[in-house]
Amino acid sequence: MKFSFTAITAALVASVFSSAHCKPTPQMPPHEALTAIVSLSGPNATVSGTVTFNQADSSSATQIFANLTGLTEGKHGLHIHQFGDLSNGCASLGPHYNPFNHTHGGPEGEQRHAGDFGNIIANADGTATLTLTIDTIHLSGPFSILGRGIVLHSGEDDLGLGNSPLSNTTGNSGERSACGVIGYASAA
Ligand SMILES: *[C@@H]1O[C@H](CO)[C@@H](O)[C@H](O)[C@H]1NC(C)=O
Ligand SMILES: *[C@@H]1O[C@H](CO)[C@@H](O)[C@H](O)[C@H]1NC(C)=O
Ligand SMILES: *[C@@H]1O[C@H](CO)[C@@H](O)[C@H](O)[C@H]1NC(C)=O
Ligand SMILES: *[C@@H]1O[C@H](CO)[C@@H](O)[C@H](O)[C@H]1NC(C)=O
Ligand SMILES: [Cu+2]
Repeated sequence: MKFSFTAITAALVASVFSSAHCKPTPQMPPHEALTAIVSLSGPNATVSGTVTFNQADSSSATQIFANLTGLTEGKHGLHIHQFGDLSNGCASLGPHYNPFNHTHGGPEGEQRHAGDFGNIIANADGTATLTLTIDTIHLSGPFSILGRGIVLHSGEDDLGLGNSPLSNTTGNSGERSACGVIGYASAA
């Protein structure tokens, strides 16, 4: 009796340990609609605005809406960067957020970083909006973008198709004109 109790306990302990060691890849925790926002500012003091993110549930693509002012007319690269660290301004946001070690691309590129939004195009009056729906942007789970950075660049993103040695990492889109850290927003 005592022996079999011990044997059962040992078997249970073993099964708990082995399942703990063979955990499947974590699934996205299910969630209701989530909303996130980032306000962009400096070092180019003329640039300001917001980027908002809406994900209806954990299995939906995320809708992105950028609304900026104070830009020079034309195309500007816009990306999610790896860190949410503004201690050294936009520089400490680090490189592009790239959880799958891809090369840089446009929003529809075969190879692209998770937060490659391509270009936002400013009118002559400096205003610019961009609407995108992207299924690699998550607002929860291991690949959540909450707490990461957004950078607006001074120049055009070549979408990884240029000849510059920077094409495959940054799209050669120039200086960091404005940036911010993505945080939770109150649901609209
Ligand atoms: C964009 O932002 C400006 C303020 O800078 C605001 O007046 C305008 O309504 C916004 N546009 C949209 C579509 O939200
Ligand atoms: C990422 O990909 C590059 C090639 O594009 C490769 O040289 C590098 O070793 C990879 N890094 C990791 C951590 O897989
Ligand atoms: C900052 O904005 C001004 C006015 O739009 C522009 O002339 C200048 O080139 C910008 N600089 C950078 C680094 O984006
Ligand atoms: C970018 O990478 C692709 C393949 O990943 C390569 O064909 C291309 O030559 C690279 N571009 C540059 C400018 O290095
Ligand atoms: Cu960038």
